[in-house]
Amino acid sequence: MKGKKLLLIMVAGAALCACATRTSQAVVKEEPTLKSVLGDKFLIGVAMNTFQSSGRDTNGVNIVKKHFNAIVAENCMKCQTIHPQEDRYNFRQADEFVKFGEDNGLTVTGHCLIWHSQLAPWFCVDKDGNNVSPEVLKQRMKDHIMTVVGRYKGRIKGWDVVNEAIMENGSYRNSKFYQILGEEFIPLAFQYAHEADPDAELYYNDYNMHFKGKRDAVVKLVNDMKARGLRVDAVGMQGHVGMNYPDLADFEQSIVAFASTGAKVMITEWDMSALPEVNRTANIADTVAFRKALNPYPVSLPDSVSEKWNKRMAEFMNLFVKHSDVISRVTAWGVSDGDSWKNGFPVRGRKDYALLFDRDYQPKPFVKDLLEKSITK
Ligand code: 9MR
Repeated sequence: MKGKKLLLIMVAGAALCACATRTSQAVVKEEPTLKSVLGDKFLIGVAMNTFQSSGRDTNGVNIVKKHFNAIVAENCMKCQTIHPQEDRYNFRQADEFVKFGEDNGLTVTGHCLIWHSQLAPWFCVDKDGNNVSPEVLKQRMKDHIMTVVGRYKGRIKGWDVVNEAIMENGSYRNSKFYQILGEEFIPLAFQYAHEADPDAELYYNDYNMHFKGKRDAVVKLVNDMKARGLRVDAVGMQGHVGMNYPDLADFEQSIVAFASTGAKVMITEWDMSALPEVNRTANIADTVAFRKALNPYPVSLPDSVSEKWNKRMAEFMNLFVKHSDVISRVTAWGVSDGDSWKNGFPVRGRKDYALLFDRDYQPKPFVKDLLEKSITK
């Protein structure tokens, strides 16, 4: 009898223990992160500067590791940095960046192969500064792309092959590439990139993609390249947006239009300036007032502006989620506000608040909402 009682007590105890463990497992939920909340919708990425990819900015690195599952190099793979002279490449920072991605299991994007800006000065001209012939430029593009893409073959998921080649009205940018090779420089770049790494995804990337002229021209460009059998995996909409532009409806129309080509859409450089657009025709006689107008929030962002900024960022995020069947990646153009190029453009030295994390590395309210909502779901 005594033995039976003891057995009963032991069984009940074990059951209680099991129950308690289950309860505590249910309560101790993992802290939500951007990648845990959005990971089933699209990759959530971030541009890294070299202070971060070298590990020196430990606060920034912690955010990258915790919240993001994809990275892109903000600057270190651009032509002027990686290939400063015809016979000299500089891979140190790019190697470090790619290794950071691998070490942390992140999807790595290369940015960017052919771009009129930050182009090494030698690339399109001869010793006397005259444009090189089409044959020479083709060979230089091929060498550059084969060398850079080839070096990271199998380690980089995809490349921004051509950046910013189309204007808002749909015409081609009058870059040296266009002057020397005409429209053909774009398909050629895609062809070389594919030869260099047949498994790499290839993207066309541009800003102000909500303009109808640019939208139509990019759709045509992608359709034409695909019809020629070239690989185009995605259209990158940079997404440098502002408080008053673009209309979400225009932006959405472009997402749908680009997806109609069969390519995916990526939001590749997302940020939103919280500052008013610069009106250089303002009353510059009053220098102090003008300076204040250019840099209106040098200490912190007023609550009313912050609320508007967060609401609009949430609207964009909702739009991306709505189209997550065609959007394969959303990437913020920098980790925290202090890192953003917007602090230097279009006016040097002003203080902007453009990114998902503030200068103290804290998530902005719309990010917090996103994370908290996932707990109450
Ligand atoms: O954020 C980048 C900034 O640090 C550089 O000074 C600038 C010039 O290389 O480029 C910025 O990034 C650009 C990106 O490479 C292409 N799209 C526009 C981005 C903002 O200018």
